Amino acid sequence: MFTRYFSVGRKIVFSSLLLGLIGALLAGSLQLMIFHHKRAEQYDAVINDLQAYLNSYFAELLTTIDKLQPLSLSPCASVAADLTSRAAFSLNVRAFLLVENGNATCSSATGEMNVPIKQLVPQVDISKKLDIEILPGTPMMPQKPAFALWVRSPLLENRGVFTSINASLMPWLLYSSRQNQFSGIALATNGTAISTFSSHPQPTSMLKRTPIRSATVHGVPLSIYLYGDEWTVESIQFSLLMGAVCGLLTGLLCYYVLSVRLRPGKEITSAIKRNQFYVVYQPVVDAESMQIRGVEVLMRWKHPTAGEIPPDAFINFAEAQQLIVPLTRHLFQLIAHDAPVLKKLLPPGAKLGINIAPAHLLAESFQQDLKDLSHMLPANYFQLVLEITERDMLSQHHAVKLFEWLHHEGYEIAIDDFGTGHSALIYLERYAFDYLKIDRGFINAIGTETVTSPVLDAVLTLARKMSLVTVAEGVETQEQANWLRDHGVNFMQGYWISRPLTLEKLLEAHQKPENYFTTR
Ligand code: G
Ligand code: G
Ligand code: MN
Repeated sequence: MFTRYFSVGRKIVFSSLLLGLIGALLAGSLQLMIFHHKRAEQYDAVINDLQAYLNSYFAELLTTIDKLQPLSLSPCASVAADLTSRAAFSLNVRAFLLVENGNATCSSATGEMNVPIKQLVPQVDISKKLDIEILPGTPMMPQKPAFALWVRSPLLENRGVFTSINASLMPWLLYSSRQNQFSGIALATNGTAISTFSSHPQPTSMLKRTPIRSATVHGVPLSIYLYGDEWTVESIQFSLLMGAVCGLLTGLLCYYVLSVRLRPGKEITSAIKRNQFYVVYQPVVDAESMQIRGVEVLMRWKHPTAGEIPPDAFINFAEAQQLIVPLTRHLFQLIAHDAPVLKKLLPPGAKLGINIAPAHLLAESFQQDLKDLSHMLPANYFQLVLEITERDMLSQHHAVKLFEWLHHEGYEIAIDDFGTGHSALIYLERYAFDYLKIDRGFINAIGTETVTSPVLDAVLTLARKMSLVTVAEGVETQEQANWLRDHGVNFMQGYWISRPLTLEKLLEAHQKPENYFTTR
């Protein structure tokens, strides 16, 4: 689980980017949907208004025309005035023509006449009950498009009323078309359309675009088309901006939350607070008597989800996060807490081997931390042994002074995992160590590779010559123990003697003296 912490920064950045992107997409598309919905509502409102307007316009006109139908029974001269005033009071009507047997006989504009309607408006089909056509112009207004509306009399045979209507798309239409950013409006019938795109009627097929809304007028075969964009550049731009801003905010927020809440090392600090660390003690026995002479203190982490995390992992991690000092202080607290019980289990002068990380050795607080530990322990009972590995050994000057101070204060120093580091021998000469803890790799080799284990033999001889006390680590078999004893090792530690034990287990072992590391 720890490898992930080393790329935690990158992970946070990645997650923030991802969330930011999702935020941007969500906000952007939401904004776009809102725009789209609003526009759709506007379009609906406009097409409905147009339809309602034209419905009522034509309904009124058809009512007027119905009233005009009987006028064709009377001579034009007697009805012309009535016809003219009707035309004047009908909005947008240019002229009403009374038609009899296919001939226009009377006009609201010009009075009596006799012209075949086919000649006037060839497009209009007077065999139909009702027909409407779009004309480019009428005789009196040749440049202004008009609707030609034919309504056959429902009662009188071969008679009807022809109406020409201004088709200049009433100012209202133009107004709404400008107001609302629609691209246009068209009214179409029988394949011809007038639209806001052109001042002349066009074939419907020339209105290239497809309308976004359409409707038909009640009572007349007239279609209304509304043109516009589903999406406008502005709404897309605004949505993009909105997305970018929201995405940025989401990303930043995410980064902030993740880096504050999951800041590397928080695990260690919170594990200290939640008391997830505990210690185990591995007995160290005298090689001759097999009597317990001390313990090595080893830290454990019981993680609520990851389970037991080995110290190799979290010690390195804590060092990398600059948390080794608080962690070791916590360890000291745990030891101090156990000390009264340890005192009962261990003989006076028992050695407490404590592993010290190089980073802690270098820390300014190191000496004070040690003093604090000493004060917390029962006075003059335990002998503290600081176990230091060869790797990352301190600068010579600092180390010599520190070691002097440690010895002066009564601490002892062990070189841990001896033989695994580099330049091990030079350290032996340079620094005043009290113990040499021989790495379990050498002990393993006993009885397997060679019968004699010459390297180990040489190390032990060297240690004796330098008056160093030796501790063999990782003793797993009786054969190894015998060999070590025969070769003058002072202390032994390992599974064959005892695994690292919790305080309770150590207590249990003590209460069954036949198992208490002395009978082997
Ligand atoms: O028993 P174990 O697997 O715990 O030991 C693994 C390694 O972790 C050993 O090399 C030991 O030195 C180291 N270790 C265990 N406890 C501590 C501790 O409290 N502090 C430091 N610095 N190292 C420890
Ligand atoms: O600090 P140091 O590296 O000495 O820590 C001792 C480590 O060795 C601990 O992880 C401890 O659990 C482990 N250990 C102790 N005794 C034995 C043993 O007999 N065999 C093996 N393989 N490991 C051991
Ligand atoms: Mn150790």
